[in-house]
Amino acid sequence: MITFYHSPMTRSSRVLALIAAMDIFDWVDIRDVTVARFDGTGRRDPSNPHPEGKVPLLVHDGVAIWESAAILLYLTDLFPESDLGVPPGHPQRGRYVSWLSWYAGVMEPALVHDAAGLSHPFLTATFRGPAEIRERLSTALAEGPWLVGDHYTAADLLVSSPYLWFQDLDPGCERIRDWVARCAAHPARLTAMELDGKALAA
Ligand SMILES: N[C@@H](CCC(=O)N[C@@H](CS)C(=O)NCC(=O)O)C(=O)O
Repeated sequence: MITFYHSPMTRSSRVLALIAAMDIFDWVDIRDVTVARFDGTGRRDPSNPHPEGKVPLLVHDGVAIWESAAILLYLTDLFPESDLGVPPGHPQRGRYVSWLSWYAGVMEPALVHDAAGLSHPFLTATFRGPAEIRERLSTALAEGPWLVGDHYTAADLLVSSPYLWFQDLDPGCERIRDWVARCAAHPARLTAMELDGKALAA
């Protein structure tokens, strides 16, 4: 039994998009919960078992999996036939888990620091900044249209997400802009947005 705690139009929408891309709706019980949002709306939902009251959260047979990158990795490992991940033993596995971890440990912190106007040698030394992120992505995408191998994976879904969420976040070059456009056009993202739109309207 897999339960996914979700709140529309939040970071958990990325997990919803993965569930759509993998077409595993029959396997996952999706529970919409409220969260305290940055704009002051919403509130912590007592029915959400996330220890910090956040989304996304996955619970599989009683065991909680939290953090977007961990959840994407977990689901793509659990449903390898969906081909949205890279299984252990595959030559590209290391690249796949590295992009997911790089997103969580480097890219998102660096972008949040930048958006908050924070600058400090400790932060720069540890996470670098938007220019280095652009350079890293541009170099990776020079090798092919997707971050890992020859097709869209959960790594593309996660790493492209800030550019899809913050429309004014500049990808910096055509190569990244084109990749973001390819990720934006993925049918699963459009499905997730439609589901989220309906949930918010209800
Ligand atoms: N690093 C976490 C961040 C999760 C997160 O901050 N989610 C926000 C929604 S976008 C949330 O649940 N906020 C509610 C709160 O801070 O109480 C992840 O990617 O899973």
